[in-house]
Amino acid sequence: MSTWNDPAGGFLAVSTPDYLPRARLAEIQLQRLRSVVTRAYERVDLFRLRMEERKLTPASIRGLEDLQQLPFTVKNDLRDTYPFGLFASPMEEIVRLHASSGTTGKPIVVAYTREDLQVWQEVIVRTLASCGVHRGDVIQNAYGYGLFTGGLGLHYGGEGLGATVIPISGGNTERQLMVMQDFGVTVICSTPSYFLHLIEASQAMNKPVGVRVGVFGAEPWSESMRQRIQADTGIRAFDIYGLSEIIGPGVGAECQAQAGLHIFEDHFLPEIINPDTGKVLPDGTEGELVLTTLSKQAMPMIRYRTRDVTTLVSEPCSCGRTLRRIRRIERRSDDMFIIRGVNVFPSQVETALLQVEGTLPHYEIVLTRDKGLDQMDVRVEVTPEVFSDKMRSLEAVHRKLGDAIEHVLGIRVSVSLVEPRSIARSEGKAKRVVDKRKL
Ligand code: DLL
Repeated sequence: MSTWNDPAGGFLAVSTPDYLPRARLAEIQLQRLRSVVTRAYERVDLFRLRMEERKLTPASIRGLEDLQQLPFTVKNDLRDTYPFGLFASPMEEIVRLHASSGTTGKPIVVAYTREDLQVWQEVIVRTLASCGVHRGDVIQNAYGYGLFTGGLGLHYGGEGLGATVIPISGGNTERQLMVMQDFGVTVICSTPSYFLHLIEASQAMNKPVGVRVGVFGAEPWSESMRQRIQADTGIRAFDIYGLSEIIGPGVGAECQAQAGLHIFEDHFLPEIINPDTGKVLPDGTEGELVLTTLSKQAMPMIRYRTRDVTTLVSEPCSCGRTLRRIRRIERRSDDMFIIRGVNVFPSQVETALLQVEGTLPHYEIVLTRDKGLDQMDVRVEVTPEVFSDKMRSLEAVHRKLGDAIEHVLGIRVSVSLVEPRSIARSEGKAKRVVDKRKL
């Protein structure tokens, strides 16, 4: 990383692998792929057994296209081998553990060697640089510190870049706003839903959110939400992507073009598959993102099925990076629910809500079952102005929301307007769907 610094001591993004010619990148990828497959085969029972079933050995990987012969890895593999079964390094070489609990079942545990932490720091430095963060910036890191990868991941990357990092973690909104003003914060890192909460509190306390850049990720958010955030606060809001199983944050990030997230392909090899058949789809087609780690030592992942739905974009980007991009991830193949035979993603509801003036993008979807029939109620907060206004405007907003959702989903669902601040705020990832049908 030291070679990326310019003589004046700053970070020189153009000297990173972000700008490598594609042919050179492919050479690095193949060399790393062969080495990671060998490591997984030799050190992890599950990978070796699955390869043997298919009569494959590490020598079967002759070109990058041979990746397609390898078996997938899924989240349940991590659960089944809980806690340490997929580790490829002895415990003496593992210097950090993180865990992610997800919404159901046992947590999954992920491990890092010292070299893995260096790679992680490197990709976060590149992430932040891509979002326009630099030395001299003061970063308020409101991602949760602890087992979650967001806090410590962004932390060391921010320090690696040479910026000033405030490790405030999530929560305690009043203190967040005080620090933001008093410490001259220029960059905020948090989930987009928590940032909305900060904006709202800052308006109530009459303390403007005076930052320049927002580095948002860890949960789906829509383009309309970005527009709303940028218009309300004057900051530039960037999307960053990652998952614990692969490294944490730092898998991909938007650049100044804000037109998709560049994947750090020298460390993570992306594929898009049809989630039903497992077949690899060409660039430009929507499907499930599958990632292979190219340099992870403690826990290599071969063809990990992320369940995140996106499209790989191979057209050149105006920023000059040669790395392919993914479109913003608005949904997971497993957060879909079916109501009256219609497939629904929470992001579709969010898009509809953001089309209507007078609502705040705080919402939750409640699913219930009444006499065997599924019911969906979208609970939406309205702005204090609308709420304190005459009944007429409430009714108008109510009708517009019903229409907007019907337009997007094709079915009429119930909408409840609720008082400002009555839906629980999250300090981390927002929970949008409350499914009471199984209770
Ligand atoms: O959320 C890592 C992270 C931390 C990413 C901070 C960005 C910023 P997990 O807790 O393992 O890791 O959750 C990973 O979150 O598979 C996606 O479904 C979702 N996700 C992460 N980033 C985005 C994003 C971290 N930018 C899971 N847009 C992933 C949409 C995202 N979904």
